[in-house]
Amino acid sequence: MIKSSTNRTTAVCRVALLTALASASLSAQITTLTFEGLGNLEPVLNFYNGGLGGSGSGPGVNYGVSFSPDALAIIDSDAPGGTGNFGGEPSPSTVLFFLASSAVMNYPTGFDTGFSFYYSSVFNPVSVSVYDGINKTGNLLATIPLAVTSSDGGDPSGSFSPFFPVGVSFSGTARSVDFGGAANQVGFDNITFGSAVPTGVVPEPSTYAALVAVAAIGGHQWYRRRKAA
Ligand SMILES: [Ca+2]
Ligand SMILES: [Ca+2]
Ligand SMILES: [Ca+2]
Repeated sequence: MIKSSTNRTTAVCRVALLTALASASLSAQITTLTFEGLGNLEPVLNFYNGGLGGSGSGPGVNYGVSFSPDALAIIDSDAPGGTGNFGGEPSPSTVLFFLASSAVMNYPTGFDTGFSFYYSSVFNPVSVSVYDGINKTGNLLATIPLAVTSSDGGDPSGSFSPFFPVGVSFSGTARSVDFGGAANQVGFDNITFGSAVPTGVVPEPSTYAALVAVAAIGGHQWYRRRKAA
């Protein structure tokens, strides 16, 4: 009787803990920029900041995110109206690229937990840095190295193809991102705030799935013990 009661208490605690962990992982605020709705070679500017892109598109969803003037949307040349030399983008057919050697994205209200995106960089390795102040000021929270990616020839055309997911977890609150060294040589898409895995990635047999499986097993054992008692 005593043993049964102890087991039951342990099992209940375990289930409660797992439920709490699952809830915490799901409550993170995750936002993704797909750049769909912007024109070919249009500056993104305030499209995601309650305003318009440089050619008058938008407004998109107001996430409070703005880009420096050299951050441009570009549409795949395989799609109507596009001139982009890319393929395999996670959200067709518009991606982001930069004409400046250092372009900045500001998110003054801030985001936490992680930052991620898809990219293609077939010639040069570059890096992306995350800061806790706007305009790449304050503390450097994380740097994401971007290795040179392979090219599969496009969808059906495009050298910058496919796009690969990359991301980083960090502590603190981020307010700006520096896309240094990415001038005209890197394409980005599905820029995701609040997660080290960009939206669009099909999860591996995930931590969350494992937690659910363990919780179910624990619950079942507890039910059997309770019934036996
Ligand atoms: Ca495409
Ligand atoms: Ca293409
Ligand atoms: Ca897109």
